[in-house]
Parts: sequence; structure tokens; C-alpha cells
Amino acid sequence: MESRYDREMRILRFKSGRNLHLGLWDGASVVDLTALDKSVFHSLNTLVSTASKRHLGIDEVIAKMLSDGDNRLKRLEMKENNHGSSLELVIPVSPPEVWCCGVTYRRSQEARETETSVRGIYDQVYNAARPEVFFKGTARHCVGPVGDIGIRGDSKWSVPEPELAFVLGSEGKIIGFTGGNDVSSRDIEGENPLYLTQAKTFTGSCALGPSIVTLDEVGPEPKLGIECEVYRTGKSVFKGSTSTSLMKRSVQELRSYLLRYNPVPLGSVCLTGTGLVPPDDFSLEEGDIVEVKVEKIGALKNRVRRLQA
Ligand code: DO4
Ligand code: MG
Repeated sequence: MESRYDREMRILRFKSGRNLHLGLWDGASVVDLTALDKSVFHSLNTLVSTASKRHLGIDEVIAKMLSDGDNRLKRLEMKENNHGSSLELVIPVSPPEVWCCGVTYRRSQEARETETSVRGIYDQVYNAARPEVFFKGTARHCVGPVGDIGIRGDSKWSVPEPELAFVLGSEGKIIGFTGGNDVSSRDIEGENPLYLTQAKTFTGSCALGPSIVTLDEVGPEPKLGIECEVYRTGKSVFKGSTSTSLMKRSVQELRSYLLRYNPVPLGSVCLTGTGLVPPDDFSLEEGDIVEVKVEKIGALKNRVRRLQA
């Protein structure tokens, strides 16, 4: 999908001294939005509230303010995937709630049917009208594009789950998409599906970022490539790729089930399920580097930390 604007609408957040600033990233540089206007670009929440008061989309607010302030724009260098940049990226939004959808790709259904002690439930949910939607956690379980992700000290089989995630604005409207890693313990979930929360929710179990690409930029049902690579002592030990075009359900369907009888606060994020599962003999280890790249959104690059009791 072609951008309506003369620059790509990808929002990220970075450290500027002791403060956090929002920026607009075009792949080569970042425009410091917060430096342009603190009241509008203090955070994603202030941007969404301004847009809703002005009856505009967030893209329209950004585009207008950029053209009005063209001669005052502060640009910072940041190349694709932040290689060699001094910009310190942080999670693009601190989500009050993080939700996940599951078994939305055949690959996830097949892998879970193999690992589980309770046969048939993943086949059933893959084919049912109602999707699997579960609560993953809050901002305290999340890290940004460069923080440490966690693996549980009581699990022997931990995996990354690279996923497309949608970000909710006011009244449950999707404002954009970001990258997500739903780090999970396969042995704990496999032992008993009622252990799902323990398999899914722990310190550093979710990575989000690096940018939020707006809904206007990619449309409501983005078809994006997703890649994942895991490095151990500098060598690649797992590499895979998929595309959201293989997802069985639409984003709008997942959003509508999430919001049934459950209004979700502004800035919440929902991951849409994984289509990439490493082979059964693979488990993450302390010190691994997990790279998750989502087309148009950029790369998460997180170190693995084994959590101690
Ligand atoms: O019950 C399983 C969780 C599924 C999941 O997280 C996924 O498919 O991504
Ligand atoms: Mg998942």
C-alpha cells in the first residue's frame, strides 16, 4: 500500500536526555516530534487525544504539524533496524493491557497439537468461529526493541513467538501495528493447557516495537513479512520466516472478539498469533539474541535472560 503522505508514518519512542520523545522514522532518519510540540507529542496518548478532539486521524495530525513546522524540524540519524545508531529506542507505547490471540496460523495449531497432553483442543479452536484470546500482561511484562526478554527458570522448552500486533486508540479503534514477541514456555503449556497463564506471563515475556506503523499507512488488514533469527555466541541457531497473509483470521475479527463486553484502554496492544515455530528440539538459552523483523515496522533485537526464582 502506498503512503498518502510524503513520508512514512512510523512512530517510535527514544530517550532524549532524561525524557522520552516520540519520533517519526523514515528508514534513514528520525524527526523529533516531541521537540516540535510537547503538548501534542508528549506520548501516544496525547497524540491520540489531540487527533480525536480535532476529528482527525493521528497521521493527519502529524502531517499537518510537520508541514507547519518544517523549518523547525530536528532530525536524528537512524538507519534501517537501528544499526550503528546512537539513538536509544524504547518501547513505542507502555501498554496498560497486552492481549494475545492464539492458533491463528496452521503452523501454531500443528505444533501445539504435537506438544499437548490434551489432544484436539488446538484443532478445535483453529476451526471454531470464536478465536483464542488471552490476557498476556501489562507494561511491566514488556520490553522494547532492545531490552532483555525473559525465559522461566522452571521451563526447559522456551521459544520466541514473532507476531504482528495491533495498537488500540480511543473507543477500541486500531491506530496502528507494531512487532511483538510472545515469548512462551512450550513444556508448561504442553503439560496442561490450564497452565497457559504461567506459560505466557512472566517478567520480560513480551517484546514490542520498534515502531508503530499507522493504520492509514498499511491498511486494516496488513499483509507483512515476518522474520525471526536467533543467535547463540554469534552464530545463527534458528532462522525462519512467514507472512501475515497466512493468518487464518482477519485482524478485524480478532479485534471484535477482544472487545466483546470488554472495553480495552487506550494504548493497549493485542498480538495476533504466531506463524513461526522453531523445530521441537530448539529451546532459547540464556544469552541468546532474538531478532524479530516485521516488514515496514523494523526489528526487535532482544537478549535472553533466564529468570531466577
Ligand atoms: O494456546 C496457545 C497460545 C497460542 C499462541 O500464543 C499463538 O498461536 O501464537
Ligand atoms: Mg503467541
